[in-house]
Amino acid sequence: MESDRLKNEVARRLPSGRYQHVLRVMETAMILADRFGENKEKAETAALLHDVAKAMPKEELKRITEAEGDPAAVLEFHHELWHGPAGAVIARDEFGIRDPDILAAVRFHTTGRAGMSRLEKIIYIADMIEPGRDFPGAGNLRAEAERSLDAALTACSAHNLQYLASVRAAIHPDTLRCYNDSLSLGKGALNR
Ligand code: DGI
Ligand code: FE
Ligand code: FE
Repeated sequence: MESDRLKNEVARRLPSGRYQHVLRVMETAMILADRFGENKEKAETAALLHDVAKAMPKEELKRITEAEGDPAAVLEFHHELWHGPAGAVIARDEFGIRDPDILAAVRFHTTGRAGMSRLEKIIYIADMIEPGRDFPGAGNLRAEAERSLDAALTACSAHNLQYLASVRAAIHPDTLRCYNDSLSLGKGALNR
């Protein structure tokens, strides 16, 4: 789907504030793609679609996720986690996205996972550091993303874990695996 049409279709599904967030994630993801050698069109498409299911009713997200078999058992966790996997189904079935890397970037953008691709890391990080994010520590995450994708992944993941534990939220296994796996990445060459 051509970029303008994709934007219109996404805008139609989201409240305007959320759509503005999506556009900022897109800008940020394209900067990271440039910086770390990822295809910019893939980053644009994945970013535009990452929150495509965010405004859907819980019941609908649950229905879509159940129909796919819910292999990661996201339904056992807070409903905030449901829009990633459901969004990937919408991207595939309603936007005709076939690229498995783009679909994974949408699917895992909230939890992350072990063994993320470069595109998955870019979307996960861009979602946290887009210019509208103003939580304490956001500046540090942006600074990490200036130099290394893997260092930024560890920093973003650690920030999420700390936040989740501070509000006593249950942590999904993929959220934890993302963090552990990012530590081992940091031992090798930068920006792999
Ligand atoms: O959709 P966004 O608001 O742009 O951001 P997001 O999809 O990254 O995160 C949505 C929420 O999901 C955020 O408040 C943090 C939460 N979250 C991420 N990982 C976990 C989690 N919540 C629980 N309970 N467990 C997790 O592992
Ligand atoms: Fe999201
Ligand atoms: Fe988002």
